Amino acid sequence: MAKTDLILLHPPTYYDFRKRPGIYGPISDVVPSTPIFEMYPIGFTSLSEYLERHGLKVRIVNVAMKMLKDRRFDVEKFIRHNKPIAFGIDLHWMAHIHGALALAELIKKFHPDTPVILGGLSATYYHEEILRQYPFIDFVMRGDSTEKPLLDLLKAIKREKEFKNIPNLTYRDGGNGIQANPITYVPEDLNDIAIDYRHIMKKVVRFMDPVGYQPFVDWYTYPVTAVFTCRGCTYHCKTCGGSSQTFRKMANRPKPAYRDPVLLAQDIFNISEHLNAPIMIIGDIFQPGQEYGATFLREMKKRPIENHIAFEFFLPPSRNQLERIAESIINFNIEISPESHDEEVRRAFGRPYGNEPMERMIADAIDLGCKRIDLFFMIGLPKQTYQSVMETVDYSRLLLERFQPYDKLIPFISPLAPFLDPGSTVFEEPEKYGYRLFHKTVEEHRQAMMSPSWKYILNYETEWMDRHEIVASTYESGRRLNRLKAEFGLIDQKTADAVEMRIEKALRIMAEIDRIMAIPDPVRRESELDAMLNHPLSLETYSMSTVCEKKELEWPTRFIRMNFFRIIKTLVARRKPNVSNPSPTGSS
Ligand code: B12
Ligand code: SF4
Repeated sequence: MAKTDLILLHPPTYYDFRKRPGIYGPISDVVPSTPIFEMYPIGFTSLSEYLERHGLKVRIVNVAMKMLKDRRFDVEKFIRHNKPIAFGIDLHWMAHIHGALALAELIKKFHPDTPVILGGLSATYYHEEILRQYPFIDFVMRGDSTEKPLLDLLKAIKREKEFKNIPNLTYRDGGNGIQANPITYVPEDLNDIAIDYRHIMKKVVRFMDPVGYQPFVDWYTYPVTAVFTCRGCTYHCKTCGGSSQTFRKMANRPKPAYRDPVLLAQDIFNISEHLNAPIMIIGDIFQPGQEYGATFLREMKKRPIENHIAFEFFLPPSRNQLERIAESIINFNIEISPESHDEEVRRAFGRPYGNEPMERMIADAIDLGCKRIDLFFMIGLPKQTYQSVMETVDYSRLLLERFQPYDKLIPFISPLAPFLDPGSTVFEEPEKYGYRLFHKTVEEHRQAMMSPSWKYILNYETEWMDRHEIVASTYESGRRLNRLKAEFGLIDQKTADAVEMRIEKALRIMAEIDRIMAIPDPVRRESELDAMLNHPLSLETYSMSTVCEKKELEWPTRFIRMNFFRIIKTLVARRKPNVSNPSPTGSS
């Protein structure tokens, strides 16, 4: 087999989590991942497909997943035995800073001449600082769309070693200087790339590595997938590192790039042929305008499919929009993030709608047969106090009472954690928005990830809640919401009791960590922390599904989740990728 050109590695958040896991708290309770954030960026899929289509050999290895699944998985040995032309590591989410740097350092230890490339939103934000501080990283590929520039870079690495004309690239110039080429590769649409799960299936077989390609721990029992409408956003939520302003400043993106709605529908059909599981549409289909949503729904109506489709809305959709969805999709579900019940807090965060339109949307959606509605509330917002967080739970009760016969309205609450997003408006001017930042630099964030609990990892507190109150209000609101869900029959009593018990345990251990952290003698402090945290089950016991069960997030899935016949057919067939211009054809 020809030498692999690129191995893309997804790191764990904290590299040493198997030796001494901290108490990460409910930071991942409302996403499918564990607190190790083992989900790799969906862009790995489009990078791999694009590079292979252009003749390169690419492998994805979810190192975080391998470490989680097998406590004895030897990362050093794995890296030592694999020597591609280059390694790529994602630093998309800042939470991976410790793991990403640790992997890069290991690569250089075993393969000093193999280039290490970092990419993703956080790497984009910190590109110069990363190259200045960490000699084991050679390149940062910036921007939200790196398929083509990465192809250029890999070709340059293989041939002329001339980097000055590669768009979006930051690199060392051979002396001590760092060159940041301008971000000029900013595609206006997403029609030349493909998030193609058929491509991934082929790779799993080629490398015989189902774990290396697995997106999150329970994926093979709950194979939920996502399709993307866009990169970028038209909204400007104040703490979001993916807002319109952040994308403009950081990724030179003046407006979002959308995927053609016909290609988007085809992405869904491709998944549906192989998997009988839910599909999440990332990005509001009405964000690009009415016509986009209408075209997409017209396409969907042509081929009715039974998979549950989850729609994410940035604004409550009108009755008319919901009617169009209901007549096109058999099983439709809704996700919306009001963030707080308090309209003032919501407005300060950047969401421009009141409770009345949201409640009207809930009533309409139920009336039109929506299978499930998830409401996401958040803790750590501008103007939000401890009391306000508790009132969000009270508001959830009002909603559950009002829509009582419908037992599929599900509220969730979780903290803005572990980090306020780098590059977000609040991160850039914390004082102006009532925030205090504890960690700003890359190294400060890396160090923070080694802290014993998420209270010390948090990189911010607000004028309205200090770190202690953010933590306390998270567990207390989680406890109250859990009881509410049991009372209204959204979860069974056994699940509620298990969550309640985990919250109790987490609170006790958090208090114990606070006591140890106050010990002035650093040697004694460290040895007490070691004794407490060095327990093989502490990750599962204190940081997973603390304020709600992962199962609560799951949309219905058919009993047989995979269409094995179709999957085998796909594995042997040569298929064109679902892009507007499918040539040149590659090996998959
Ligand atoms: C969809 C989404 C998700 C999905 C994940 C889908 C996925 N697997 O990628 C879900 C809902 C699961 C999710 C979870 C989380 N998310 Co999120 N998410 C988003 C959202 C809305 C869109 C992301 C997006 O558009 N990606 C498309 C493009 C930009 O990325 P991409 O295609 O994956 O990758 C391209 C580039 O980034 C780059 N690239 C990426 N990696 C690499 C590596 C190399 C080597 C190279 C060269 C290039 C490269 O090239 C790729 C292809 O061109 C953004 C907000 C926004 N508007 O951007 C937030 C956002 C990215 N998420 C964010 C956060 C904080 C999280 C969580 C940590 C939240 C939490 N506490 O649970 C978790 C982490 C989960 C995990 N990793 O396990 C922050 C990140 C801020 C930061 N800088 O750290 C953002 C910016 C905003 C927000 N607060 O939600 N998220
Ligand atoms: S949080 Fe707001 S700004 Fe960020 S991606 Fe969602 S809608 Fe856009």
